[in-house]
Amino acid sequence: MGRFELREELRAIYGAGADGQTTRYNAALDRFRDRYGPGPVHIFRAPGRVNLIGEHTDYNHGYVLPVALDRDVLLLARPRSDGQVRLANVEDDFEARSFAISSAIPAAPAGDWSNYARGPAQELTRLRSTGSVQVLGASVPGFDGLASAAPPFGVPRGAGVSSSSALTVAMAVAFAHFAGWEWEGAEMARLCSDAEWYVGTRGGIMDQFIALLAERGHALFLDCRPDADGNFRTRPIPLPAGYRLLVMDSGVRHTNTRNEFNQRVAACRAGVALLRQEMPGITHLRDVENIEWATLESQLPEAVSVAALRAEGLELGDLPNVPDDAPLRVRACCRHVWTENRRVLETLDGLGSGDIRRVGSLLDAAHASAAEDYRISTTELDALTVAAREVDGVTGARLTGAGWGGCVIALVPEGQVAEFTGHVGRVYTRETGREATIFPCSAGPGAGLVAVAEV
Ligand code: NG1
Repeated sequence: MGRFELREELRAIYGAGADGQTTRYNAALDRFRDRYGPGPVHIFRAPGRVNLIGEHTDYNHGYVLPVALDRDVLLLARPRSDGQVRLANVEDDFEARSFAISSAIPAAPAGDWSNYARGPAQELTRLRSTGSVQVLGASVPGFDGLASAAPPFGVPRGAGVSSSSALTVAMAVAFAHFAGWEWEGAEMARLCSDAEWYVGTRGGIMDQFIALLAERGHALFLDCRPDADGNFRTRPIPLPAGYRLLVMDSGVRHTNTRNEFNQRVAACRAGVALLRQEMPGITHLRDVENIEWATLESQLPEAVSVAALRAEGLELGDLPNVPDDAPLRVRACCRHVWTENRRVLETLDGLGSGDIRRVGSLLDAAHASAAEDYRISTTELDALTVAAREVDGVTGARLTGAGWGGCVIALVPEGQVAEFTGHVGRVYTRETGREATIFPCSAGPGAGLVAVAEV
C-alpha cells in the first residue's frame, strides 16, 4: 500500500498534532483506492466545533462565539462526468449511497447520511441555475467520495460538536471545487445552512460559519443578524494565553432530538409573534435586546401551544414535527436567549481584558440558563460542570451545542490539565457510571482542500 507525503499540508492544519494524522490520511487514501481504483484524489476537510458561549442564539439573530476543533470530517473525492454521486464511509454503519445531481434532488428518508450530500448538491445547483452567484461550471459534477470521521480524529457524532455541519460543509466544499466555484466563506456558510434545512432541522448559521471561517488559535465572534446587504459581522477572537479549552464528552448521544430542537425554535418564534402585537416590525428576539426584560416578560406567557396561537391568528411558519398541542415554554425560552446574548458580549469584554474569572462566571451563568430556562441539559452534563468547577483555577463550565447530551467545556489553566482530566473523569464515573472522553480543543482552521494525492 502506498504512503503519501502530506507533511507540510498536515502541519499547516494540525500544528503539533500533525504526526498522528499521517496514518489516518494514509489509511483513508488506501481505502479510497481499494474502492474506486487508482488515480488522483482530492482531499477535503471540515472541522467540528465547540461553542464557547451563545447557545440557541443563532436562529434568533443573536451572538455566538464558536471555536473550530482540530477534529474533522475528511472527504476524499474524485469527480465524475455523469452527474452521479457515489458515497462510501470508512465507518461501516454508514452504508454506501448514490444519487444523481439535479436541481430537485429527492431527499433520502430522514436520518440517511446521504442527505448531507444531497442538500449541498441541490443548493449549489440552484445557485447556478438562478445565477445568484457567479456562474458555476457547465454543471455541478458528481463525484466518487469516501468520508472519514472515525474516532479519535473525526468529529464525534451526536455529541453537540456539529458533526452534521462538518459533513455538510465538506460535501459542499467538494461540490463547489469540482464545479469551479471560488466561494467566499460567508456566502458558502449560508448555502450550507440552507442545505441543512433540507435535512429538517430549523437551526442557525453558527456551525457552518465556524467550519468555514475558523482561524487557528481563535474563536470566532459572529453576529448572526445579517446587515442590509445580507452580510454578517465576524471577528476572530484570540483564546486566552495560559489556558486550554477542554472538552468533556459525556458519552450521551442526542438522537431524535430534532423535534425538541424545533420546539425551542417554535417557543422563540412564539415570543416574537406575541411581542409583535405591541411592537410591529420586530422579526427576531434580537430586535428586543435593548428593552428591559421586565417589560418583555409581562407580555410573554409561561406556556402556549401552536393551536392556541393559531386561534389568535398568529402563525409560526414552517416547523416540522412541532405538534399543535405541544406546550411551548415561551417566557423561559425567550429569557434564555435575551440573557445569553448579553453574556456573549460580556464574554468578549472579559476575554479582551484578560479577566478569565469573569469569563468563567459567565460560562456558569450560561449553563444555568441553558439548564433551567431552555431545558437542554441532562444529569450527565450537569455532573460534568460540577466536577469541572471543583478543580483549582477553573472558573466556569457549561454545556456546548444543542444540548440533550454531548459535551461540556471549561477553560483550564495549562498547568492543571492533567489534574483536571483525572478529577473530572473519576467524579463523572462515580456519579453516573459512565466514562467521559476529555480532550483539549486546539482551535484549528476552517474547511477546504487539503491536497490532491495520487493513489
Ligand atoms: P448542534 O449542537 O450541532 O446540534 C445546533 C444548531 C446550531 C445552534 C446550536 C445551539 C444546526 C446545524 N446546528 O447545533 O445552529 O443553534 O444547536 O446553539 O442547526
